[in-house]
Amino acid sequence: MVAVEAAVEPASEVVLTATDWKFDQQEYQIKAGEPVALTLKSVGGVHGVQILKTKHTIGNNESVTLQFDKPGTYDIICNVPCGGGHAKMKAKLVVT
Ligand SMILES: [Cu+2]
Repeated sequence: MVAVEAAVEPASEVVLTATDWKFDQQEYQIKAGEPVALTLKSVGGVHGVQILKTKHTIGNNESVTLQFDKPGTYDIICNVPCGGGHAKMKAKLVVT
């Protein structure tokens, strides 16, 4: 299992801000071995996040606390059909 949902207070928070049709950063960095709250904040349109190669998703304007066990890079996509630029809504989650 690469990441688990942690039922503890997160050590930090990373906010992914989404608009039509992009995330505010191409890359979001978090640390392995500590619980991080990943928050999806949509400021334009309705979006969702799927972290590929894991089972984890983040709902629109929701937060999920995850702990990754080791470093790696994961592709992030929008999982809500949000319109014309939907397929371009991609970013990376870099676990160091
Ligand atoms: Cu979308």
